[in-house]
Amino acid sequence: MSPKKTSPEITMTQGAGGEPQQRGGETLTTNHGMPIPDNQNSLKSGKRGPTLLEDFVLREKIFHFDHERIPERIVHARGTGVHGYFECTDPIPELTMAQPFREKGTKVPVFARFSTVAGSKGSKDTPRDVRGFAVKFYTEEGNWDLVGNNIPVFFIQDAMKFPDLIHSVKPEADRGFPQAASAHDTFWDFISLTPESMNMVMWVMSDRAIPRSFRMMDGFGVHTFRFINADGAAKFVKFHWRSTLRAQSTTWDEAVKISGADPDYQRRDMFEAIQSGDFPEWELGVQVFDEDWAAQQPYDVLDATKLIPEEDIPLRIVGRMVLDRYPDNFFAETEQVAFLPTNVIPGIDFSEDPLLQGRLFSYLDTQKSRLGTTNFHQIPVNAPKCPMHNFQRDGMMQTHVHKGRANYEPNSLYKAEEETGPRPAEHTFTTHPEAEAGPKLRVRSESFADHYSQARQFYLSQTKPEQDHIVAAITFELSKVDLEHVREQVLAQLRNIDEDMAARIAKGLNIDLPEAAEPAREPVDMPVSDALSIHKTATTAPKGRMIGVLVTDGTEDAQVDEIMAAAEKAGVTVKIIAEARGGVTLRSGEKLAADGQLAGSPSVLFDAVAVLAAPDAADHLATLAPAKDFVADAFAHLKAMVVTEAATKLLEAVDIKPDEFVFDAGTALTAVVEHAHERLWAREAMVNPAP
Ligand code: HDE
Repeated sequence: MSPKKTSPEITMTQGAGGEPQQRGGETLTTNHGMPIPDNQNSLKSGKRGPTLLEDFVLREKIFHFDHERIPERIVHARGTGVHGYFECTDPIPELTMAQPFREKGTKVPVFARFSTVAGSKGSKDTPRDVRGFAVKFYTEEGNWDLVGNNIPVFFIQDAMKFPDLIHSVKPEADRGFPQAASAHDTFWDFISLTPESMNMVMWVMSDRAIPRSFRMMDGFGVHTFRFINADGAAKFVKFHWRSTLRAQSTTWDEAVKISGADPDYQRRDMFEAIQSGDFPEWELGVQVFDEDWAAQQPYDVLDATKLIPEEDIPLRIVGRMVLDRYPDNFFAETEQVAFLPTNVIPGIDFSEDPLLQGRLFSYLDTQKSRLGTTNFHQIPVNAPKCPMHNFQRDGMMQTHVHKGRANYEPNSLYKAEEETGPRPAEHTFTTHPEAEAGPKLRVRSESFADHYSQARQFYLSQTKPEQDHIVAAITFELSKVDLEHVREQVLAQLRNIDEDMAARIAKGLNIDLPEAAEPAREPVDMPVSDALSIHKTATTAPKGRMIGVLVTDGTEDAQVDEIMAAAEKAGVTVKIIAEARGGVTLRSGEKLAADGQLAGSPSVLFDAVAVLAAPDAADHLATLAPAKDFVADAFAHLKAMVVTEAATKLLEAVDIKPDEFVFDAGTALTAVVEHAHERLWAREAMVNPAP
């Protein structure tokens, strides 16, 4: 029997002065604490209205709703944030007095936010784009924000060019599209006229820009910073986050299809991993070097378009970050978190990198515009977890009730008023006394003039499939560029990186190669760096991956159980997929609930797939379009597949000729788990050859 519905008449009577409305055991009140009599009906003149202006309860509710949105971030608008902690595993007090690195075992709470750059807040998770990797450390000596990316270099060398770069990649000014895409005229126009972007262009056109998961990407502080130890001695440092699941990417076709199947793919992945207790983890590595070493390199360490090859300075792992708690409220925490490169702590200082120097202004400024007040540091996610005290006062949304008369310093009133007077800190922030000399000039240093050597080093350090992906990506992007002269300008730049790559792209576009652009400085040959390749540094274990198991009525119980057991042992997640969400009846007669409906759970959402079709169900399955796509895509995306004998009908329906990565469920059932982290690159030449 269905529960009796509340009659509108009864509610109306309440509106005229009934019992206060309850919600989860708490009384609903206005923002000012007055118990609300009726949260369903506005106050009307007569039963059928009109509504009275007097209805302050309605007005407050609508007024608040009308103002719920705040401006989205001008870049990195779309992202997801997670709480966790940093733990020091190898202290380095000789290098820095920074609190997180002073003692082994020190734990510092963190909040990390991962983002795309170009798309707006409501765009998709899987465009080709750089990913933001921002971490706020709530240390005992203040908040330290390491606001980095998943790519260790940047497009430009000087902050002066940032607005132009971003204007060019965002939707075009007149038409308001394309959203979350660099494949359009204005971006490539800017890039082709900005040779310093070439190293970053190689990275962005590589698989780094289509990561499989936020959990499977590395992070980089990008700029050179300074470590300062307790004696005031300074060294340069670069920061690296290394995922313990190792970096992994999707294929481009997969990324495109995921965008449709699940625009929230990466945030959902993060959310589900944390919910299931599979906490994402990264090692924090540092590359530390001094000015003398820096002076000997063929690039300038203050130039953010350059990296320091790990073969030259290996990472020293000093700690790990574990993310273990999803925010309670997306808006309050993830949307309102304000990262500031100016948030540094004693022991960490900036370098003179002109890009970093510009960021030191921009972030503070943008938070005022986004969060509306200079007091944004009082929002819980932004507030330091250590004591804070100063004489900055008032302003919009001030929530501290400062006591006493003295709102200036120095003052001698605190003695009388029992206020806390200024107390010397054990460690204070010290600016490295770099000897600045020379006239004021609007110039770019000569040492920033080589734009191609590291781009070439990156390209040549990739495996053949990775190089193919770069060629295919640039060919794809330039095919979306309508202006012929822009395509030519880009190719003219690319010739300085690698002639063969440029020729392949020209062939893919079916246009002639133009003259090479005149380099500002002749590039030098740099040795191949294996650390630059995802494939060469890939994981050897399937941990953290997800497999999709397609079942039908009559699927053998034992097969499902065996895959489940192997997956659990390997730290792999299993999703059961069936034609209907209600699930199937297994061979034994047991019911098996599905995690997803076949039509809504395409194989692009999984790292590997099993098709455990029962003989009686195979003919029907082979007629279903989503089932055909399920296997056709898994095959085209080079994934491991396990199929029952009956399911070979489905493979035949889409003309798949099984190769060594298509396993027989009768003999190699758990191969789907063992190979979940791998792709059969050799298959790519058959299914999707690059130009
Ligand atoms: Fe940012 N960047 N950026 N950026 N950036 C912002 O600050 C800016 C740069 C990065 O999850 C904005 O709070 C300038 C490099 C991340 O909330 C803004 C320049 C790197 C995030 C801004 C750069 C980054 C931002 C927009 C060139 C990697 C997201 C909203 C001088 C090292 C943080 C905001 C989050 C966000 C300015 C270049 C990383 C406008 C002017 C290089 C991860 O202030």
